[in-house]
Amino acid sequence: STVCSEMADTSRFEGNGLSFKAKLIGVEDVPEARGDQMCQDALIKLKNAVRASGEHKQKIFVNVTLEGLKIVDAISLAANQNKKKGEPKNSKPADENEDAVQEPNGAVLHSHAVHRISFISRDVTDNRAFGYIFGDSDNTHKFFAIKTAAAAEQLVYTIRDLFQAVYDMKKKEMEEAKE
Ligand code: I3P
Repeated sequence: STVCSEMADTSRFEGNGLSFKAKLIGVEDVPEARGDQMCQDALIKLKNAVRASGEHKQKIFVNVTLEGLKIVDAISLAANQNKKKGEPKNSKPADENEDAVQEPNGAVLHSHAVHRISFISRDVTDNRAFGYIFGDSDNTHKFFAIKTAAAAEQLVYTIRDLFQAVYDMKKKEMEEAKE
């Protein structure tokens, strides 16, 4: 039917889904469930806080599946990579080595179901940054600011595709229930 041919492809979100290398800029309570300016302000505030602290941002993977988004801790596998190449590339510790192979180590720091994500916002000042708003069960809203290793739009478009896929699945379920 036409409905089926228009449906988004869900297969890439099944199983382990897709993982994007990134860093967590920070998390901030926001008053509303949506708003571009509010998100931009929160992003700038969080970036300034990172700069002021002088700390490195936490390395993560953003995992995208039909369940939603998971922020997964990243572990450095520099030792393994160096072993393969025969000699260490540099003497930095593994988690300071930008060339280190990063892999999700399984520690899920945050898990956000699709239906609780109310807004996604790109950073107009930085093509490698974006954020989204997660609505908690107690009616609070949290803004998660993320710096991606590659262009943020890849992840932003993937999340939008996921939302479309989940919406299509729900719609199909409801239509089938009516029959
Ligand atoms: C940045 C610097 C930051 C790093 C940032 C780099 O390079 O190394 O420390 O952030 O990574 O771009 P530069 O000094 O040349 O501007 P973290 O320490 O938080 O990892 P990013 O681009 O992934 O934010």
